[in-house]
Amino acid sequence: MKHTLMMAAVSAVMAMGCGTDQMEGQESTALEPSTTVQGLVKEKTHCVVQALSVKHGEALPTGIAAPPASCFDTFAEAISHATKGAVKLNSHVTAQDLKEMNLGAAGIAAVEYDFPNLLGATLTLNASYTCAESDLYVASLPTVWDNRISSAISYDPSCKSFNHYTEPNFLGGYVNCGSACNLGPADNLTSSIYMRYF
Ligand SMILES: [Ca+2]
Repeated sequence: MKHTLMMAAVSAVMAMGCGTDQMEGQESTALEPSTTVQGLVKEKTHCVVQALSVKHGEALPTGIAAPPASCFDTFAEAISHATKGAVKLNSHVTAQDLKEMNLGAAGIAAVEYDFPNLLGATLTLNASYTCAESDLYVASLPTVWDNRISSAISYDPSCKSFNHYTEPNFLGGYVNCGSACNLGPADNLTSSIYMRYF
């Protein structure tokens, strides 16, 4: 929540065309979905987290602590980190471009976005397996990404389910995001994610 407020404040300052930070901390609900994150240099806004895996049919573990997130200034840096340098993106790449790049094969299961329509800050889900091999999960999102996801896209077509739960450890309500979605009723509520082969 703190992060979102900061972005609102910076956006407001940029819109005013002044460089002061007197808007810092002022609450705003006027964020447009298209609000750019470019120019936000105070906080690294593109994060990568490792999704864990569980064999098909095995029970999900409980009580898993939130994994650490590695965060970067740009999406390209995050993707480079997530793919161990195998995928280099230019700064104009879009979610659709990524869809055509077979990112799943490069170890990227999905990308979560702060805003609807695959816009804004990102959380990339790294995975060592595909859903065809093992189900994937993040049992508890890193604090900076808890209750923040507004849209998401899967890059692993072998995941038939892409469930976003409103509580950690796959509790509460959930939305199956399919191949891509806006979270809609679960907007800014996701606390755990489960990508399943079935
Ligand atoms: Ca959001």
